[in-house]
Amino acid sequence: MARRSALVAFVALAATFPALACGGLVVPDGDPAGPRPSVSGVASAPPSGSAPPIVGTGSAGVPSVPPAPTCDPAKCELPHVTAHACREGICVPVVCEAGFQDCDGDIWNGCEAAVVERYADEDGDGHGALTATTSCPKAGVAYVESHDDCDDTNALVRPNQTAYFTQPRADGSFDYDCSGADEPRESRVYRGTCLCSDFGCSLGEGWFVEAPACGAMGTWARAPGGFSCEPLREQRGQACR
Ligand SMILES: [Ca+2]
Ligand SMILES: [Ca+2]
Ligand SMILES: [Ca+2]
Repeated sequence: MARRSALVAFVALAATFPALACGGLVVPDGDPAGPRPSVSGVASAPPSGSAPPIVGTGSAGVPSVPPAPTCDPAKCELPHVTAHACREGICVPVVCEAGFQDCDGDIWNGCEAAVVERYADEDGDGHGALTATTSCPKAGVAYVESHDDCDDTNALVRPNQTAYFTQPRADGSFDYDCSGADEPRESRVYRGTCLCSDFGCSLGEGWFVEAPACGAMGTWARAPGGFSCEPLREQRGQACR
């Protein structure tokens, strides 16, 4: 009686869970991976016959280099240009007509600038360089009529400079006023002269022995003041211009 009851119970259970009858693994109905997210943002397939073009005819898997774009000769008639080059399909002037040059970098107006001589004042001291230039004007550089700056890279060097300097210019000279010579500030030599009165003594100042060269150090005899004729000795550099 007990064996019959157990058999009836198993048949009922198998009817409820069929998988148990195949080894005990329960597999729910539907996709075992569960619900999947919807796909969005994917481009639709191109219509038939509209596949991307294939450039070149190289062998399979090795794309060939596309040919360089050419220039339309009719569009290379640039102003004041006698020869041009074609770069990436654009006409670029390489030879300008005599008397003209390309200064603005705009290829479409060709060699637009007339060649003129002008004096650049690159150091901004108000005096132009000794020699004229015909190159394209530089941004930020003034061009002036004067051309008397003997060093247009140094604003301290200019005509009518009134100061003296103990350091030489880049070329080694001390001609800061563009006079063509190095003029020392002090050439006096100490002679030992001393004049005294009821108000004090006046000593004739100067270099001991001889004046040093421009930029060189020397011993200077300085008036002590009062009623003394004994000079004060001090080391000085000879300044020039
Ligand atoms: Ca200058
Ligand atoms: Ca100068
Ligand atoms: Ca000078």
